[in-house]
Amino acid sequence: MSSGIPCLWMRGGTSKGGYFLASDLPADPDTRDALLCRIMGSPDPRQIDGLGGASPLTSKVAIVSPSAESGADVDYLFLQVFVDKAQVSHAQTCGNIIAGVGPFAIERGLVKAKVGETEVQIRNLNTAQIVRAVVQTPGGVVRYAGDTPIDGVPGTAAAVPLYFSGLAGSTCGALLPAGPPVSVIDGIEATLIDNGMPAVCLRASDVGATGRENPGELEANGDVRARIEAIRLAAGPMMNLGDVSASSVPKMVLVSEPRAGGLIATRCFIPHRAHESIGVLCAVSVATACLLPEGPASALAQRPEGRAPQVEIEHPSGSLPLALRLDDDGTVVEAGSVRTARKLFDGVVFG
Ligand code: NQM
Repeated sequence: MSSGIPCLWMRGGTSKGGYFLASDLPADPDTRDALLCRIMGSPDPRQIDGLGGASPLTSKVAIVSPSAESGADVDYLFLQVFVDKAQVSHAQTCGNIIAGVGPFAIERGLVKAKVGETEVQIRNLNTAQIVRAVVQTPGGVVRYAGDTPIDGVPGTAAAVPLYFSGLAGSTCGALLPAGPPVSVIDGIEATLIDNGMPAVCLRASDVGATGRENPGELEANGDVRARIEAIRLAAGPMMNLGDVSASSVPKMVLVSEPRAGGLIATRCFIPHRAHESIGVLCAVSVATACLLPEGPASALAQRPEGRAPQVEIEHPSGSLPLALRLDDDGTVVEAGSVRTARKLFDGVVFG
């Protein structure tokens, strides 16, 4: 029996997963992915034989290593371990799991903590962006406890501010890979956008939803799901993503008018399960769609004034705040998001 693989289990934002040093995992991607499936217990809707939590939001992996890139402290590869398929994908990143990467890098000695707070520059290998994370390190030790709440997570924890830039076209090669801000697919207007996460924004009412449903109600609505999936399959090639039938992107976002003072209200499919809240980078893509001159999100948004607006993206568990910075054209060029992370378990896992 193997002596196990060092692993730190952590909540990052509203997601949860295993954080590994790249040097502790097999170098061959196929061998590594088979091991990660065994660790999570995939394929199995319950993931009963592994550590995964039977949801895409709790079946995630961060692989971290020292970075050779100037200006970056560590490299971060995000892997989505599918729950009910023996499949591991690097086609997307995750702005929630990133919240744990800075603390993990400090815990494992890849970054030396300062006294007070420590900035960690993270190169995201999925998208080639640099993300800046600020980790609270009083006395040179990571502090997880704090008084910052985030919607979708009970209680409070130490804030981990994250700053994202250089997002446009991170996966699709262009902010608007289809060209215009509005495409019509199956007779429905959609904005196909990638400002950190490939996303398709549709009016909830155009696919037979209200945009007020909870995730369970949405997942139970076979008609809505079928219409959304047909649009997603058509959008994939238009977004330079090719055949997306087995891919976790693009995410599908039903938008409706905000009801709690936010920029827009959202219900996301990621892409087949309905999100309990919204992904960070998906929220940035949606916020960017809201600021376009036209499109479903733009038409419904309560648009902010100024070049550095603070906006809230409403979702089923509350809202996700973003601090945006816009360029002269009004495009989002930087987004800040406060997340939290919690160290849950540090030990060895058996594959
Ligand atoms: O969009 C879920 C999450 C995510 C992704 C998903 C994310 C992001 O909430 O940045 O964080 O869309 O698969 O963790």
